[in-house]
Amino acid sequence: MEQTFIMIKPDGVQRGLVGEIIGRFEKKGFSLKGLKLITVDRAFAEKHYADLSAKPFFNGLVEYIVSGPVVAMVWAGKSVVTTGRKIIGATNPLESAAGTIRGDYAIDIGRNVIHGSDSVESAKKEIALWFPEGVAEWQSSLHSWIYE
Ligand code: DAT
Ligand code: MG
Repeated sequence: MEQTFIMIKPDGVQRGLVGEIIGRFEKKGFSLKGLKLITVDRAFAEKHYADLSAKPFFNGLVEYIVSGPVVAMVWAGKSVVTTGRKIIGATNPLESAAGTIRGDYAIDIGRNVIHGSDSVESAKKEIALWFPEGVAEWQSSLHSWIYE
């Protein structure tokens, strides 16, 4: 099954949105494979966002990610990368549809609550970076009620 890396950013943790966000992925039918609360350092955040290192907002983005604990997760399911991005909503919360996480809970692009991998390839890289210890192997007993 496809896997994606989802991270609740420091603002999402501080604002008490962890349960709500996890609930949205659970209720959709996706399976939680890895979960940890972790505060990362600058070098780690820079590695995670390496593709954006030339952007003018890079420094502020890194400062934001290291500013407090984040909830790092791996979720699995059919098309979870693309569907996860739909659940999250557009990068700029003022353009995210209502009903998405960013559309419902954020205003500024630099405080957009949550990260989700943008492709299967980047999901693999991000999962390897955040979960070098590996993730859980299990299948929900509800599998046949979610997939035909
Ligand atoms: P996404 O998080 O939707 O995948 P991204 O990978 O392009 O978006 O950028 C990573 C994060 O960087 C994004 O969640 C918020 C921040 N960011 C992106 N574009 C920005 C901009 N123009 N100004 C300020 N922050 C920005
Ligand atoms: Mg991205």
